Amino acid sequence: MLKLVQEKGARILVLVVLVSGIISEQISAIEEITVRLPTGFQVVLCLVPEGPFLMGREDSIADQAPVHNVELDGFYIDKFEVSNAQYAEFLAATGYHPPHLWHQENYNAPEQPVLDVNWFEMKQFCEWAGKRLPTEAEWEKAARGTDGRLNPWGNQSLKEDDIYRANYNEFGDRDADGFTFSAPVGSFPKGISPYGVYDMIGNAKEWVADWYGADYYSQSIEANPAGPDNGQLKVLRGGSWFDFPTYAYGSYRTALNPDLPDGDIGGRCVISVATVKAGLISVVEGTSWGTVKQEIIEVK
Ligand SMILES: [Ca+2]
Ligand SMILES: [Ca+2]
Repeated sequence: MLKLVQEKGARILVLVVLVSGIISEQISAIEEITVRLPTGFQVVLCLVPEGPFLMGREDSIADQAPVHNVELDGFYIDKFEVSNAQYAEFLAATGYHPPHLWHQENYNAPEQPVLDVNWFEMKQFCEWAGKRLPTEAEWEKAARGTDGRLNPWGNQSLKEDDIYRANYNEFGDRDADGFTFSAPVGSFPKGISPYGVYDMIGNAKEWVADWYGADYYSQSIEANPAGPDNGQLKVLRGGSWFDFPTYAYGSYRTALNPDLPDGDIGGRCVISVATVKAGLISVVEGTSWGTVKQEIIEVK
């Protein structure tokens, strides 16, 4: 059943999609809110409830160990990577310079993720939108849930038989998953996290707030860790459309100078539950199963 919700003054319409059977069971625990950018553009976020989760991985690269228990306050995270459509609102409102890839046709469709942004630009975007960059711990919980699973969907790999769960690079065969470059955000419903978040693996590699510390997991504080106090590099998570599976799984960490953009780097934003409860952001009434993807937006 489709129910059309039209918000006065809103620039897009959000469909509330009630689906049946297996899919409805899968998403029944997912809680979402819809907020507006300052320009009115609506964006959906998924709730990651407060509580503990298992962060890190023992049997991988040293900077991912040890597995340790982390307690986080509740937050909402963008259901999708920041799209070019969203970023265009930011550019128009602020006069910021567009990224270098902005005019390249393989990357600049409205529903593709914004790419080639440095850490400062993504941080500025999130703050303009009334949100903030996720901490590395928030990003990892949103991607892997509470049970230490390897990837958002479980422990299976990116590809199983003919099912692809992310947009990545199958060891040189970039288009095996259907996309040679970046994919429209939300193109891999079989790759969603336990909280309903899309594309945490692959597509755009995502900036998070923290400085990179190779040994930070061995000394991380248990409640709401925010990374080392200072550093040279900012953390990137999730791998990208350009990355081999070696660099695209739930606990993989990498980092880059925050001044440097790259053609496979974008991000997404979060809002603390406390910020929403304090009424500090414009929340559209009601929970919806909306999306910024144009193809499921329908005007009657
Ligand atoms: Ca691909
Ligand atoms: Ca991603």
